[in-house]
Amino acid sequence: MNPPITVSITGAAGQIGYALLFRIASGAMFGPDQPVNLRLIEIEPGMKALQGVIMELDDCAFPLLNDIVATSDLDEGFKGANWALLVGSVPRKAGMERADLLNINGQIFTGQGKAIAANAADDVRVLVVGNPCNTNALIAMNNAEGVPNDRFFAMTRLDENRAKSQLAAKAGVHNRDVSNMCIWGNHSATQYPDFTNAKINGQPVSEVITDSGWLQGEFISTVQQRGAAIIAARGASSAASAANGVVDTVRSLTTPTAAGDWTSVAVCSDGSYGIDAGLIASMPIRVDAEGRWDIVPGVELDEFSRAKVDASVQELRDEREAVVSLLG
Ligand code: NAX
Repeated sequence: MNPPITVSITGAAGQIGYALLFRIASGAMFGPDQPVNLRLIEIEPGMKALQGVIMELDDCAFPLLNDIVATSDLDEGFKGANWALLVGSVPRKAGMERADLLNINGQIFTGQGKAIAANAADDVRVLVVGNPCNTNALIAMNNAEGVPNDRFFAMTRLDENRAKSQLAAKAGVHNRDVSNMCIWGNHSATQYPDFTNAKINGQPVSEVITDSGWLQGEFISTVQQRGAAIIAARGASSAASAANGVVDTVRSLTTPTAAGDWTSVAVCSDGSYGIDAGLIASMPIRVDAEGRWDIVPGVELDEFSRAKVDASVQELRDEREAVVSLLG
């Protein structure tokens, strides 16, 4: 057995937390030989529900679950964290402008970035799920002095999985037959699920699905609006699939990517693909055998794709502008 790794999770008593903690504790995220310590972070009003979740974790008697800490104190919560999964955030309420939402959450992610820098392990990696996740990650990154920018990620894997599943259903294949699916830009309704570079059984998608009107129209809007469709059907936002996206993201960042393939995650741009350096934007990412990630170079963006990517990047610029005072 390996020594335990420490995973800090904010919003641990929320919907996604409820679907996520059990999968981490069961070994789905780090494998069957990797014990985990969970440091569960909630705001005071969430602490009672969190105790209930911990009772259920106890009742699972997970062999890999080494230790659990529940706290509202950020220093205690991020102590020794190898992974910080920032799930908790304040949801948009009626009458709230997007700028208000950015600012309220901005305060949260400022404090969390500082606490991660002060308390986490040297190898900490941070995945932001709480929305607006790209800009929340940008704020955390800019407030985590001493933690390299390449340790910060925001989640677009749920969108990638949704896109793969839609393409597979249309083509009548299994979703494991779909590869090279990249979500570009912001995790929002402007995100661009890039079907032009995706493949089905190694063939360009456009050769398998010849209905270009569907690809350029319904496919994109279905992926962009899937979160709203789930709310309409379930009466609550995606939780199990979002938790699965978190598990998939961390696994993809900790295991080598299949040759020639890539995965979607928002990272700090180095200026590739005309995306302003320093923005947290979703791009095609691959991981090598040593566990290092880089942005896959040389992915062709045709005119249609370029316009879609540019629109989403413009939204990220606007979000950054709205929180510029929080960027240190
Ligand atoms: P819930 O409202 O069920 O849970 C959020 C939890 O966070 C609550 O228990 C709350 O007490 C806690 N919380 C709030 N502020 C906190 C703080 N400062 N520190 C610690 N905990 C805090 O939301 P849930 O459905 O779990 O969703 C969580 C976040 O994920 C939301 O922002 C949501 O928009 C976002 N999502 C992101 C997705 C993505 O792909 N990036 C997809 C799913 C989801 O919509």
